[in-house]
Order: sequence, then C-alpha cells, then structure tokens
Amino acid sequence: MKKLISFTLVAALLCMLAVAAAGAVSAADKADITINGFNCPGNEGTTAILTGEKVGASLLWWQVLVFEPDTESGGYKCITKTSADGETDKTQLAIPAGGFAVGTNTGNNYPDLYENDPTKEEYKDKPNYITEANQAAYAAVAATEVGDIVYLVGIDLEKGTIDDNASDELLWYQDGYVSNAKLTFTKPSDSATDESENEPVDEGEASVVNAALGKTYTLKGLFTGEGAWPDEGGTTLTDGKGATQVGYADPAWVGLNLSGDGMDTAEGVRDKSNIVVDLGESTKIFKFAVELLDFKGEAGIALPTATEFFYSADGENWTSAGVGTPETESETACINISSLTLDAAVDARYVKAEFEHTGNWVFVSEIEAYTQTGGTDTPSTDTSSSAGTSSSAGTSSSTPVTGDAGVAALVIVAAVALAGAVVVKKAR
Ligand SMILES: [Ca+2]
Repeated sequence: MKKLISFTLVAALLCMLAVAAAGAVSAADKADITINGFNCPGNEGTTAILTGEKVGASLLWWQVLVFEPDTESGGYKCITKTSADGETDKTQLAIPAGGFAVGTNTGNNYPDLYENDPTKEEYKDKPNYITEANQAAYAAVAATEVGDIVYLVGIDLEKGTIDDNASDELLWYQDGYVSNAKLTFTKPSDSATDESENEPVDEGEASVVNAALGKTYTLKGLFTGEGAWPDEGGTTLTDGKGATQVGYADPAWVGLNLSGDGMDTAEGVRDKSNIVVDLGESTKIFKFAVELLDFKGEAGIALPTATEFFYSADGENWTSAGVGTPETESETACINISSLTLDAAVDARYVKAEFEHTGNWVFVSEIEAYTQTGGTDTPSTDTSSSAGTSSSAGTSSSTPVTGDAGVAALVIVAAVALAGAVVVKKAR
C-alpha cells in the first residue's frame, strides 16, 4: 500500500471553502497541536507534553489539557481542560496511567517589554519567547474540548522525547527550530511522519515521504524592502505547513519579487526567482510540488507563468525535470499547488523550483520533493487509501488519502454538493 502525504487536498479544501459556506466543525477538522517541549514547566513560549502522576507545577498562566489512553480509538481522550487565568493552580492535577498532559503558554517578548519600560532590569537581555508556531499551538489547545480524541505523532511518551531539531545551540523559540511532534485529531496513517506509534511496516510496503521536509534552502528573489513578506528564519518553505489564508496577510507566505535579492533588474529583463533545497544526501525523487498563492494578479500576485523543477548532484549543474502543472482550476483566488510527477525517479541531492513571473510577485508557502521508501513497487502517486481512515475514502479512490486528507475529501464531496461550481482536478 502506498501513501502520499500531501497538502494537495488541504489546499483544494481551502479553495472549496472559499466557495462553500462553512459547515459544522467536527473534532477531526481541528488544527494539529505542535509540540516543542517535554516535561519543561519552567519554559516560556512552549507547548509541552507533561508526564508523571501529577502535573506538579502551578502553571498559573498555562492552559493545561489532560489525556487518558482510549482503547476504542487507539488514541488519547481529553478528560480535563483548565484555563490560563493566572489563578488556577495545576500542581495537583492528576495524570492517568499511560496518559499525559499538554501544557501551553505564550511567553513574553522581553526585548519589546524592555524597550517599553527600560526601568525593568529583569527584562534586560532576555529573548523573545513568542513564536508563530507556538502561538498556533496555543490556539489549537484552546480549541480542544473534553472528549476530543488525539493521536501522537513524533512523540515518545516512555522515552520522554519529541521529534524536533532542538540542540544545545538551537532552542525551541529560536529561528530555525522545527518540530515534527504533534497531536493530531485525525488518526495518522502508518506513515513515516509517525515514528513513535507505528505498527511495524510490512516487508515490501511502500510509503511516500516528502524528503524536503525540514531541510535547508536558499532563495533567489526574496523581497527584503519595505512591505516585505519575509522568510522567517529560513524555515517557512520546508516546515510542512501550507498557508491557510487566500491572501497575503498569512505569514506562511514568502514573497518573491522581480526586484528581490539576486534578481537581474536590467531594463527589459524579467529574471526568474527560485528556491533551492539541499536534501542532505542523494535521494530518489519522483514528484515535485510547490504551494502558491493563486491571487489572479491582485496586488501583483499571480501564479507563475511557469514553474520549472530541476535536480542536481552538486547544486551547480542542474537538469530540468520538467514544468509543473497547477492542480486546482478555480475562477476565484485560491491556494494552489504546482506539481510534477515523473515516470521514473531521479537522483537528487539538490532540488530547485524556478519561477517565471506573471506578475511582480510569486507567493509561495512550501516546497516538497517526494521519495518512496520501503517498497518494491515502482514509484507512483496512484495511492490507495489507508485502512482505518474515514469512510469518504471510497468516494475518492484515485485521490491520495492520508488521515487528514480523508477528512478533506469528505468535506470536498460535501462542498461540491453544495457549490457544484468549481472544478477540482484530482492529483494524478
Ligand atoms: Ca510552509
């Protein structure tokens, strides 16, 4: 069984939702809770797993959720929710056997506080603990209700570890920090994203993974002038998170401009911007994708006239893999994917997406390069649905289905029934 982890359907869903009226929100639609700490009640700006018999710390300004194992779902059920009101002491909050708590706080921006009040010596020389990723996790905890079921991804409760890139030099609130650890509201397929709770993968079973996830990259055309849409910390485009807003206000977007860094701005030249990802080692890649803001030219933002994908062994000599195709056809502005699937995988240490600009701006939120691991079949994106995902899988058999996407597919079916106007091309 092959699986594709893709933002394709999520983007399609967002396009559809722009048309369809918002439906009922089930637990499965809730945003993942990204985890950036483990048993660290002294940290600011953290969303951490807490284990033990009790929470054991007052955590007055933290939201805390408590979960117990749920045998029926195979996940964990939220049994207690407490607020960050500055008064509720969580010290005695019990954690059930085999369960855990999640604590989250926003932290302080000390440089800002100190600037506003230089008499406060205690603010001096302390960092800004407020990060976008943790703010999102804080909001996701707030949206969680007692009775919700969550699943662990990249979290080992027994070892007390999470799958992130923290080190002595790189801390959870610093630029460049990436965490793959999260609580999801939909059951993950037994894919490579879940390293902790997987059943053993059968011999010969293939799984498709995004080799660009969490990797470093360089940009040509990043606009750094006034009104920039910056690339915060150089991780935005491989953090596995797509945009959620059809508009440039979403910080998930990075703005590449005809007059951005490294662009040839000579009269009559329309230089091409690009993203180059270092995959770290030679990797067999069979599919490339970028998520783009399809803004129909508004504010100078449009899909590129062409998105060409390249690969290289040394980062200097490039071979074109071909030109990507937008996966969504929409009359209205939307989040779109330009992707390219190859007949045969190529060896790539570096991959590049090069944009021929239609407007001044290309807004991009993610680049992906897919490889297939553990399988004996030839690479393909003709994925079958994984067992145990939503019943909608059967209605979209040619569509890649993951735990998330299964839900997306269900909502898309509903949205099509409601709207009936927008054509969504299925990924090939
Ligand atoms: Ca991203």
